[in-house]
Amino acid sequence: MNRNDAISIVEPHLTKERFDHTLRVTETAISLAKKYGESEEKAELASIFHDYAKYRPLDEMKRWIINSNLPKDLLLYHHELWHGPVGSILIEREYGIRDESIKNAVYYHTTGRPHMTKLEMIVFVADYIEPGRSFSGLDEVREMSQHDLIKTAWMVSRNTINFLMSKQNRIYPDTFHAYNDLTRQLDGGN
Ligand code: DGI
Ligand code: FE
Ligand code: FE
Repeated sequence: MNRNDAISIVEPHLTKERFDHTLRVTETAISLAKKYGESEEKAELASIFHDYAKYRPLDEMKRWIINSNLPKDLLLYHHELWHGPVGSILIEREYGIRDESIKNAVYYHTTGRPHMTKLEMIVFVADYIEPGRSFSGLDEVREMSQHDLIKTAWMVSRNTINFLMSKQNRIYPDTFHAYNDLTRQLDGGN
């Protein structure tokens, strides 16, 4: 699927703000793919679709989780966590995107997971650092994204967990597992 087809599919499913965010994530991910030697086409497609399911009705997302092989524990956590996993299913069923590497980059873009691929880290990071975002501590993360993808993904994971803990939110296990795995990699794999 080419860029224009993907964009025209996704646009009607998103608000104007979310669509503009998606375009900025896409440009950011393509530039990270260039820098870190990942396929620019995959980074582009995964980014265009990463928030595809963001505005699906909650009861529809719930049905997908119950009736597919997605982990049921998602239902015990905030519904913000559902659009990645559900999106990865919908893009295959509705548009025939079967490439597991792209589906996984969509699936894990919110939480991360252990042993993230380069493509998964690129979408995870691009979603966080795209130029429209203004989280505190973001300058440091953007600067690191020019040097070290793993360290950058680690910072995104750490900042997200800090933010969620400061709000007394529950944290999904994949979110913690991503942080632990990235920390282990920074420690030299031990
Ligand atoms: O869809 P976006 O807004 O572009 O960004 P996103 O998919 O990365 O994140 C959606 C929200 O999910 C964001 O506010 C952070 C939050 N989040 C990430 N990990 C967890 C989480 N929320 C909870 N409750 N638990 C998590 O583990
Ligand atoms: Fe998202
Ligand atoms: Fe996003």
